[in-house]
Amino acid sequence: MARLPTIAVILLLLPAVVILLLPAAAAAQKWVNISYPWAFVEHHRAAEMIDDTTDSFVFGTERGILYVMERDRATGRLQTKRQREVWAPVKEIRVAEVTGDGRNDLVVTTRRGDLFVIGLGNLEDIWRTAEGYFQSIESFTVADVDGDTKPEIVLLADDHLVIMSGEQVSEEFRSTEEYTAGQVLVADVDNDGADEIVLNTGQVLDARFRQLEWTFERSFGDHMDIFDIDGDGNLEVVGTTPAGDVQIVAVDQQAVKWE
Ligand SMILES: [Ca+2]
Ligand SMILES: [Ca+2]
Ligand SMILES: [Ca+2]
Ligand SMILES: [Ca+2]
Repeated sequence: MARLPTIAVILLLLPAVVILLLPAAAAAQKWVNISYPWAFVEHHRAAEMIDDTTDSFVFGTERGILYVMERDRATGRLQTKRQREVWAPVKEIRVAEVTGDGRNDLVVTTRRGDLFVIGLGNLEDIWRTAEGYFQSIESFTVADVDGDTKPEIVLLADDHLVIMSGEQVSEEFRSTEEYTAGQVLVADVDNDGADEIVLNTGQVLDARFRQLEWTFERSFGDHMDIFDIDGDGNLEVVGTTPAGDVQIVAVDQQAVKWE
């Protein structure tokens, strides 16, 4: 018989207990124990280290919030330094110099097709595309594709290759061809002194004139990297085959080097 009043008391007290726990939960969000944020950042498209010398990184959430986290070297704990809303789920983040002032900026895309260039210091907009400018942005990279020493943002957006000025909202190029690639990189992959735009679906375009230079017989991989894997001075495109095997493509030889 004594049990019922006990349950009643617990039920009555429950809201008070929840209220008491709320501040603790909020505080816990500010202090996240991750000893090695680099591992976390490495595997998230919506996370990037801010630079190599300080223990800080930025990440975006499905709820549309950007967080700049910094690691206290004494305690090893991560603390939220700054945060802001981007009002849609964050898709991809890149820390790169895009505005031409020599200082790193934050480039952010959302699942709603928004493109933001944000100041790292205050997390305020430097510029952003108007709502609905793009329906979707699959991925992007940052590179000087026209050789004027100023960076551009190279996007796979609305199934086209689009090049935006890094300095302001200004579209410099949109392909007439449709591309369904999920990843774009810019590098001199055939070692002729001029950069190429490489799509993971296998297309290699001249970066400056955007003509198709070569199409690989299949995909470079769902995820690809470009680096000189064998140290011969030429870059290779490194990815995975649909079967999951590592595949190394030498674009200068237009051949698979290793798979
Ligand atoms: Ca900048
Ligand atoms: Ca440029
Ligand atoms: Ca080249
Ligand atoms: Ca090589």
